[in-house]
Amino acid sequence: MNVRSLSIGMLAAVMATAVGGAALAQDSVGAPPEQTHFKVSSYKPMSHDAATAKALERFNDDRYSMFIHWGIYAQAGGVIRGKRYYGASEWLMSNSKTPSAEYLELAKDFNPVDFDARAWMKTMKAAGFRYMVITAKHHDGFAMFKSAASPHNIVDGTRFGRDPLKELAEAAKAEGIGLGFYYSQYQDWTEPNGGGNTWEFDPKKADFEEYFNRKVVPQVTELLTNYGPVREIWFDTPGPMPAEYSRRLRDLVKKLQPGCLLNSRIGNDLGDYTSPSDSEIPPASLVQGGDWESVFTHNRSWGYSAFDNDFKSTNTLIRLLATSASRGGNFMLNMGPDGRGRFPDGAQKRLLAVGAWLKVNGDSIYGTTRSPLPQTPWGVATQKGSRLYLHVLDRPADGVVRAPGLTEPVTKVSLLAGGGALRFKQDAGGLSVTLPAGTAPSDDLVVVVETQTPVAARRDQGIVLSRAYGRQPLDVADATLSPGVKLDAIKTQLSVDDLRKFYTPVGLDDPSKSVSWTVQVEQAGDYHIDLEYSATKAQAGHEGTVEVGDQKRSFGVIETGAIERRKPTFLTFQPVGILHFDKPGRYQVSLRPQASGQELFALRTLYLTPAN
Ligand code: JFZ
Repeated sequence: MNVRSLSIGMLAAVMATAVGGAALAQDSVGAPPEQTHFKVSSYKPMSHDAATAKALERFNDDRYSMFIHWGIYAQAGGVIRGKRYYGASEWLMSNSKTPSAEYLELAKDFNPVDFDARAWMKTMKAAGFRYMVITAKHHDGFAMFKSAASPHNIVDGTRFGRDPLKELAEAAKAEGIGLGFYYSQYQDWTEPNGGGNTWEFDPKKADFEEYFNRKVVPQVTELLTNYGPVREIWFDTPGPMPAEYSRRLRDLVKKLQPGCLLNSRIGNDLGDYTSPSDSEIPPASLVQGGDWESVFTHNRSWGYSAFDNDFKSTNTLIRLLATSASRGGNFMLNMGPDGRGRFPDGAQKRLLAVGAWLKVNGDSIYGTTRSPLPQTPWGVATQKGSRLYLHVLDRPADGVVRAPGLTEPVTKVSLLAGGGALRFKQDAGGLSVTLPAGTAPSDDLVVVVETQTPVAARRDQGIVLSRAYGRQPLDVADATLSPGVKLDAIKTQLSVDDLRKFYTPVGLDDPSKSVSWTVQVEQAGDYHIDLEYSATKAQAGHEGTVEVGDQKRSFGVIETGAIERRKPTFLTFQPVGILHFDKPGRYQVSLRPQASGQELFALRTLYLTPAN
């Protein structure tokens, strides 16, 4: 499975579109309801104060963390009044338009007697997580900790009567796992003055300032005062919250714990690091050395869902982790414990399998920096000083893994999992490593390349194309765009609970404008071209060309349908023709419209597949 196609988000967040009310002419994530194109997030380095910079160093060393969505919604498990709600179970109250008083009844039955903080921490430790972030308060407003600011908290509002965050803070300290809290600062559906509950309260009458002062400020203060050192506060869905509130939250957190990190969902560009969209690893070319943390959930819901057992395989999880690390970011994997406080078995066994892989291969993840290499068909790389780790996620048909252009003298090549030195060849063209015959197929075979001097960055030397693989993607996000063409992100609904994000060029409306990729062709030969795009009725019949040198292959655009928010975008996969590469080396592949005045289409990817 390709990491690029993993984009499991959820319906709920984009569905939660407010109707009427000027302040709410945006959804929970802060976008107007009909918006389909979004600004591309920045992954550039920022400047930080000393305490934040120090905390970010540890953050980047950690690389792998656990996200936990746990609240009274776990008691319902996605079912209310006998009806199942697919997708994100923590959105049950909103999806079912349940009034506060009825929803809060769930608290009466919530009694997670199997909750065992020490056992959770032992599992996390065995799974290889370095820190964890748990929902202290999600959009339903119910606090999972003792709070003087609201009676809707687990200690005062359930017969369970214990404070799980207190127990987790102690157990985390004992096991050496970092502690972080998720806090929904804007949406609070059981508060008339909070954001998001449009089925019960009138947003025009909401006094957000009152809510913010009475609940948010005191609760964030409690979280940063009563539980020891907190690694990060993970704010979420700022919606239309004015900058003043993000600023006040930031100042409050930094005053109480200067080393506590803030994610970008604090809103208004006031975070310390970037949270990409849910279930997104930023494209390699967008990452420019800034700090970020991807969040994915293990199945299709963040909170516990009684009928969702679609857990990502161990192999997929390792790919996501290695890919995040190779782009210099963290991977935070979510799981929703059930109403008794247990991790679902389907999640637990796969987390432990990733942990077993990390026991052997952890050196290639923890404490690494992003790959110095361009896109390669066999997988991704990470780096630690003069050690380069090649994560062979897909085995080459000829058993040879190549790193073109790697010219720093290599002293040794071996498998991280052990065994003798591997055979390698190094010349002006780069490094080739022969994988040992008969190695059992594994999730991610890590090859360690030791060099005399650290391998220097050569990310822009071109996407490597190899005949030892099938279809190889040239994504728009990794292209060079000519002047007048800009990159946009499109968020669209792939299925009921699958929010998909892809990048597309905007302004491709004249033959002088183009999208182009540098490729490094390993062996001479023919390659088939296919285009993956979406096009409206008005775009049908437009013509474009794909060019390499004086080879020009033209194509006509077909209609796939308009891109609409809350609906799947259909992307066609259209064959175009064959390109021939005479000899190994570097080439420029470009795509441009043939006529001016009209946007060609919404392109996602150009694929090249070896042809015979
Ligand atoms: C939010 C929450 O609404 C959801 O319940 C969960 O906690 C998740 C981690 O975060 O949902 C979002 C937030 C942002 C985007 C999508 C869903 N986004 O930027 O595309």
